[in-house]
Amino acid sequence: MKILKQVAEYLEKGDRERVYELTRQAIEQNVSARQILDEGLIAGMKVVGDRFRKHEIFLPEVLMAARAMNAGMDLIKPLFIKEGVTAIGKIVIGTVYGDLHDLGKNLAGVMLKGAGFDVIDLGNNVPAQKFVETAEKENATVIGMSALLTTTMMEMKNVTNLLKDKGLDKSIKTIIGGAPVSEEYAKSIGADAYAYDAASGVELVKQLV
Ligand code: B1M
Repeated sequence: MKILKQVAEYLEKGDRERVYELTRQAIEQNVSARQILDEGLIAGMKVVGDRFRKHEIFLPEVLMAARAMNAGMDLIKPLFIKEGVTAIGKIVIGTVYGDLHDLGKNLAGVMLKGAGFDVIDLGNNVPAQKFVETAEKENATVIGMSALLTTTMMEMKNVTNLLKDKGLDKSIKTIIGGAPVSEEYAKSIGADAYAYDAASGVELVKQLV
């Protein structure tokens, strides 16, 4: 769809205003939030990631693309979050310590809220203790972690270890997501589930609670 191609193109250019405006127009044209996300925002960010890896663009451009993505996400968020849904479980989410990437985590948060979960979002750069303390204090039954760096994914293990040490690993389940992690990695650190994307994350969390 032409408008979604444009969303992706302007996201690649880091043009926040245009991404916002085009997303608004797409919503007006009744394009679904899922399609805007997958074929517009995420498609554009994938190109940005590839160019960054090949050193064709640098951090400032990536940051501008991230801001443009947030502008579009702000508009589609309400479409994912149904109002007045009774909470079907409480989950604490965050990006692990040392990691500032939060777009995927935010997306997971939006979709979980949309599915009726009570979501406590600790933000990014979250130490293991903070995840566990908050889940305990808030009586949450799931901790959801995101990591985008190979240098920070091992922080997830600190959380699963801490839960084990405190004897909480049966009552508080863990789910992990993010580009460098996998099903095998989840198993290796004793996490209860691995989500390839935010939508499958919701289904898995439903099973965990
Ligand atoms: Co960075 N960065 N970055 N970056 N960045 C990556 C991750 C990288 C792969 C780029 C590359 O080289 N191609 C690379 C990591 C390499 C590695 O570790 N092997 C990298 C690097 C190196 C860095 C810095 C170290 C660069 C530097 O400073 N020299 C630095 C680190 C800063 C830090 O965290 N300490 C850095 C900084 C940044 C910005 C701040 C500029 C910006 C982040 C802005 C922000 O998040 N607010 C940024 C961005 C945008 C990226 C790329 C281009 C895009 C990531 C993204 O947001 N994608 C990324 C390249 C890439 O991933 N292809 C890259 C869109 C997002 C929706 O996808 O987060 O994967 P993602 O989420 C997916 C799934 O993974 C899953 O669902 C989502 C889809 O539905 N998911 C979950 C994720 N979390 C989940 C949690 C769940 C469930 C599902 O439940 C809890």
